[in-house]
Amino acid sequence: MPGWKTDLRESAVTPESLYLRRREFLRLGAAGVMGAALPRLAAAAEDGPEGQALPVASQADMAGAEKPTPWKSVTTYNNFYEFGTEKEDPARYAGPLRTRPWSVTIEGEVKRPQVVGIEQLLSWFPLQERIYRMRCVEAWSMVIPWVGFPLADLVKRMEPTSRAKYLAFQTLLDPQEMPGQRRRILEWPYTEGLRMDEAVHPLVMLAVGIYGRVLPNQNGAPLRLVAPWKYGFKGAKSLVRIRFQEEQPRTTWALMAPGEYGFYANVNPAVDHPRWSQAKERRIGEFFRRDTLPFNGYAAQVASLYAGLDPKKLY
Ligand SMILES: Nc1nc2c(c(=O)[nH]1)N[C@H]1C(S)=C(S)[C@@H](COP(=O)(O)O)O[C@H]1N2
Ligand SMILES: [Mo]
Repeated sequence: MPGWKTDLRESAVTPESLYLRRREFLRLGAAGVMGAALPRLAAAAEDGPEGQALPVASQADMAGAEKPTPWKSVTTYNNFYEFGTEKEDPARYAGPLRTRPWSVTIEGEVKRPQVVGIEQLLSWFPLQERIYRMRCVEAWSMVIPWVGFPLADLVKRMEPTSRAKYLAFQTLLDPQEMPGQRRRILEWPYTEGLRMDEAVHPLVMLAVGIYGRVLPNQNGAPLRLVAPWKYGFKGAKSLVRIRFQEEQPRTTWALMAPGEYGFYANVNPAVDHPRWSQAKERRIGEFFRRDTLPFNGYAAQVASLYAGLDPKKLY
């Protein structure tokens, strides 16, 4: 993606020097204001973060100082059915996906509907690095240092109308680019949704990178959703459309198996998946399973969003 460096510089998101200063910070192993996160990140990234470096304006460790999952695992153990159903398939087959030019259609109940190019979108918001615990419905988990910006910032900028109750997120539909779409494994394009209050929660990000680098294709380049208290399938990848709407969106996995993938798919150890327990999880790279935490450890921040909802529906 030769475009990245110049585009980011042109739009002056954050000077490249900030990223370089951070590298210097890492090299020196200083652990001042930013706590212990950075040296840990450096260690986990040793097996090779690749790709264009991103300018990161601020950093936060939201994973309680847990060790980030190595770059290698984050980029080779993926779910992205547009490139196959095996965990290794996305790393093998997503490489050729063209992520430039790329535009995102923002439509529906907003005062400023528009089609925005990815570079322009990036020029609107400074990039943040946030380390989050992530958990798949299949009971494996990772700790990932994401780079992106809060979805809330985009929502605010688009000026939702009073009828905007939900957001629907859509992945690219292009069977040429995404060979998995040549078969009806799922209803394409992949669609996910959030209620408005979930969408504007400060933990929700639109991610464009991991480990300080441009998002690898298999992780959802150039833009994907990240909601760390929800099961991984909520995190739709390679987004081309965000629709503000009054009705609850019909989502891909819920259409496929309504009994298994609810709209309010919050990580909940007390509510089993119909085919397996959700009480424990395997952290990728670890041998013994860990206890799964309610809301994936983010209950203090998000539990209030679901007050009054039947917890059995929060699967
Ligand atoms: N477009 C699209 N987005 C997707 C998926 C997919 O198959 N297609 N899989 C989801 C699932 S089930 C998970 S667990 C996460 C995995 O993200 P990762 O591979 O970056 O860890 O992506 C989610 N987003
Ligand atoms: Mo998943």
